[in-house]
Amino acid sequence: MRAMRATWDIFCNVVDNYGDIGIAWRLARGLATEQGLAVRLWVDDLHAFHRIWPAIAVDADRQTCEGVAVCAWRMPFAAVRPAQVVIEAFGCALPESYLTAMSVQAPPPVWINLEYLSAEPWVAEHHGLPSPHPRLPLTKYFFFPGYTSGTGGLLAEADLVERRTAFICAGAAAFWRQLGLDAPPPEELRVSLFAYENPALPALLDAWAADTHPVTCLVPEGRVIPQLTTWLSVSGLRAGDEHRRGALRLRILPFLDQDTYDRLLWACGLNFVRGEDSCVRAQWAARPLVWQAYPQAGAAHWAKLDALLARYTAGLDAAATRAVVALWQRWNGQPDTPDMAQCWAAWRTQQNPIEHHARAWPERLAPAGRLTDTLVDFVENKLK
Ligand code: TRH
Repeated sequence: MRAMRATWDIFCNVVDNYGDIGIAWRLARGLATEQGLAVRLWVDDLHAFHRIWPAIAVDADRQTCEGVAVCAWRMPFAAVRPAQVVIEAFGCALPESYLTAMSVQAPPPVWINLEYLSAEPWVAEHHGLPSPHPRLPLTKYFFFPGYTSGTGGLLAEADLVERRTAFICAGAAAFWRQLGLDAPPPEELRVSLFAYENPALPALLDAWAADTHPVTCLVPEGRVIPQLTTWLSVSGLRAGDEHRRGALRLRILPFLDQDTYDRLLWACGLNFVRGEDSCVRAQWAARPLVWQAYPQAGAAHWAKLDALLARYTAGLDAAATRAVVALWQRWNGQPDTPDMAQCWAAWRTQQNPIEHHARAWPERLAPAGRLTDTLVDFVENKLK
């Protein structure tokens, strides 16, 4: 395969949060470690990268990590020979000098814009479309991840299901010890919470505090800490802090490295996730999830939310579907949803079928394909 012999450059501009680098990093290490490709990853914010992958040195211009050449994307941009395959993550706009160098390279690189993931039906129609550059003799292709065949599929390691199964079979006791926690007793629901600031959060915490069974909520340090501080009426919160209110035990975790965060999703009974990457990982975790879509102007994210809900609840019975839809929509601030106490009570009542559905869900994702495979195939076709 020619794509396997080609060199690859991936460009990542960290706009905000951790999704851009989280996805670029999973992609880069997948291509390098599984497919054996020569990958350079250009990142303009090594501090954000260091948060999700602490082995990254924040001040190194160039370093090798997990088989990937990680390069600091600084301006003015270094004069380098472009790779044969160039991936621009999320339309991040390549440096002008690099673009010019691409345009005089023969043959020109295969240039791909990796788009955001959406479950909306139009994705398959747009996947792979070309866009000629207005001035230069270059064509950019839009590559859409997605939930169906005919899209770019989803990021997943080839051995993800086996690793998760082995983790579950071995029991998560050692993992909980590593986080300074005991394994949950059978009656406890253990929840992870990764979210943007959210007006629905206080009512959710109230519902957990009023639950008839213990709920332990684990929160990696991040954007919801000020809201938790207010709800608890405490002066501050940091990793290791723990507070109890009624049935709820709230524990702050340090921000975890990406692999440890994946294991947290595998180990918890319910995961609140946000944005793009953690949402996909929570689906692969085969556990119930509640997704907070990245808020967009004009509430465009509600369409994304409803599109994923429609896919995710297919095959789930009517009462469980209603419970999942109501909780996700309330969490995302959609109007005309029941209040949070009702949403939570309905979810609890339907917990068994929802768990059953979540366990089977990864099999339903498989036909979409793995993004690294579909990408290599796509490039292979363009290099022919
Ligand atoms: O951080 P995010 O909100 O990123 C967002 C979205 O991707 C959104 O679509 C995009 O438009 C915006 O950024 C710019 O959520 P996401 O996508 O889940 O990315 C978080 C990453 O952080 C993911 O790779 C998992 C990782 N992570 C850790 O490594 N450790 C942790 O403790 C936690 C909570 C997350």
